[in-house]
Amino acid sequence: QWQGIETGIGNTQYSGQVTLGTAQSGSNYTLTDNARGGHKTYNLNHGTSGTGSLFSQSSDTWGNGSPSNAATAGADAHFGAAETWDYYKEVYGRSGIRGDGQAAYSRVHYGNSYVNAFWSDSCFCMTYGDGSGNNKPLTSLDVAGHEMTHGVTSATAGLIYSGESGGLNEATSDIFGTAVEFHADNSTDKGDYLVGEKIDINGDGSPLRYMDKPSRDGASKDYWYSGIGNSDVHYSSGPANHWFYLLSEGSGAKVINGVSYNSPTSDGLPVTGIGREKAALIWYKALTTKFTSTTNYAGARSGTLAVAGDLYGTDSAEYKSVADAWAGVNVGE
Ligand code: ASN
Ligand code: ZN
Repeated sequence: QWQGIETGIGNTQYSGQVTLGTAQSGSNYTLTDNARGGHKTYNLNHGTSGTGSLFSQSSDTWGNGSPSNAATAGADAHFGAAETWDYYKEVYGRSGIRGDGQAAYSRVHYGNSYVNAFWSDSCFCMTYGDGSGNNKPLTSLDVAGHEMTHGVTSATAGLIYSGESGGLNEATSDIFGTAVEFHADNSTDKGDYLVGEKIDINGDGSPLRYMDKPSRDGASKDYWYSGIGNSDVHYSSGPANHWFYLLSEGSGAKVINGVSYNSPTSDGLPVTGIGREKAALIWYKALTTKFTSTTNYAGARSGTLAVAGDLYGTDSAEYKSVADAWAGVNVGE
């Protein structure tokens, strides 16, 4: 039921003070974003099934920046859903995860000390744990973009979540999670090529993953090799994440928004970056028009080259950089 579009204020844990799409219901406000398909955010209050309760309160100011306030995670999740919606809508003209104008919904405070977040196609919903003692709630912007992108992948290429296609599925989520974070242009959570740097999942301040040199996490692969499909999908994603970094920013050392990167290539040859927007557009078009459920690394190479040829021509600098970046992660002809 349509309840109008209100603009609330969120005091988030990770993104500072933000505006939130809310709706009025009687004398209360709810986390219902009618400007973005009616996306709702629910409080599971430590449950693990159903929707718990829709965030509802008499004030339209949500959370206080601290995880001890239950609405803080609600504000972060609601903001992450809005920024993910806006990214796909503004950059690709895609309305919602399935492109049908329909919102998903978010659930926060899942279970107890749950150190993960996940997308589910069956509920068409997004769920966040609170983290445990030595890490934090999972509700950061790049995690929101990562997880909801699993829904986009599922609705498009349908990359099977194992083997090389599984690594490409995971990389797609890291690529667009990163792109969402940059596109949000939030002064508290600036864009970076790190995944999950805000949630301190390792308890030592390090991010979950690095795109410039994926092996910095101690497990991800920098370069493709025969048999990489036997690795966990969060590690076989490495070469595609690395390809995206190389194509966006080029090889070698660079500082972006105060973060230092140093991206090597497997062949020792340089790659010239074409910028993040073009790199993401090439991946998006490949995902939505070239990839299938069984696309592997060789198929990702040919699909992205085909897209770059269509967009920029096969004699273009962009086409050459796409090829060079694949060569740089050991994916050849
Ligand atoms: N957070 C994890 C991910 O999106 C959940 C999972 O294991 N699929 O990769
Ligand atoms: Zn994932």
